[in-house]
Amino acid sequence: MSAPGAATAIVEDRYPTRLGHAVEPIPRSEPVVWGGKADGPLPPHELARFDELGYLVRPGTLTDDLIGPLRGETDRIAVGLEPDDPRIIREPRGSIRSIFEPHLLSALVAQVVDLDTVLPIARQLLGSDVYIHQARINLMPGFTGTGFYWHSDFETWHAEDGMADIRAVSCSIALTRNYPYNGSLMVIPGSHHTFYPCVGATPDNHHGTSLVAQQVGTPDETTLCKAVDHHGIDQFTGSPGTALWFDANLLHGSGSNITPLPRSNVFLVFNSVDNRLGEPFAAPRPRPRYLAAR
Ligand code: 6CS
Ligand code: FE
Repeated sequence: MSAPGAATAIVEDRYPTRLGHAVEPIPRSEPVVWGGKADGPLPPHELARFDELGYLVRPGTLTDDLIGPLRGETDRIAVGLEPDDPRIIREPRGSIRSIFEPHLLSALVAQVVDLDTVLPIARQLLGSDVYIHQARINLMPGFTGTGFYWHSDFETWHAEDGMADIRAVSCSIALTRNYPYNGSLMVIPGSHHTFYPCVGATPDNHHGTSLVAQQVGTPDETTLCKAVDHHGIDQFTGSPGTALWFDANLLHGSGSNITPLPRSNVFLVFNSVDNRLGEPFAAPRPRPRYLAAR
């Protein structure tokens, strides 16, 4: 037994998930917006909107001079990597679905992180300095693109990466136009105020399959019915260069893309430096650094 006051690394788990039985939804205990008006470029009404809905759409985040070159960046990055580099995630038919750590592989993507339309917003929303928890370029081809089933990113980052608090934000910047019909992201506005525990243990090496089709860490259908009855669904549409900022705990997903119109985006996840990762809360071992920086 350790003496009183001894340093024991027991971190309270306020968000139990991936157990063998269902757990009732848990009200979120952290704020959504941590910074104020004086802490960055977002005006109070945008901060209030993000707080309420869990997302914010910001057109003009990228200028045209960056959008064109960024569209070709995945191919350029892939040329410099071994074909079986684990940072490249492929569709079953071989086309690239995601490339992870693009900000460390491409000076152009690193430049995006540092833009005045990006970094100061992350700092303002999280009310602290921030670091990149995960970054990727996502590609969804026309005709054959497949989506992601409903999930909260925080649920995965908590269970598999040891992220204790909901104090991270994602910035997904469109490189192509998002229509309602080409597999664009759907969100359940307001769902970020509740943590929805998911049933089922994390398989070993879950990321080997979850990044193509996530099956563990998704809420059950009854839970999703209730959430959508209550909150509805919003869909992200917008021109290239538009950013969708969304809370780490917002439920979201996407359908498949049978249109000829491909989609791609740069996806950056910022975490507060006050919310660094610990041991996974519900997985056998931590995921690799290219999925969850430490
Ligand atoms: O694994 C991740 O970090 C992200 N990818 C998926 C498919 N679900 C959770 C999270 O969005
Ligand atoms: Fe996600």
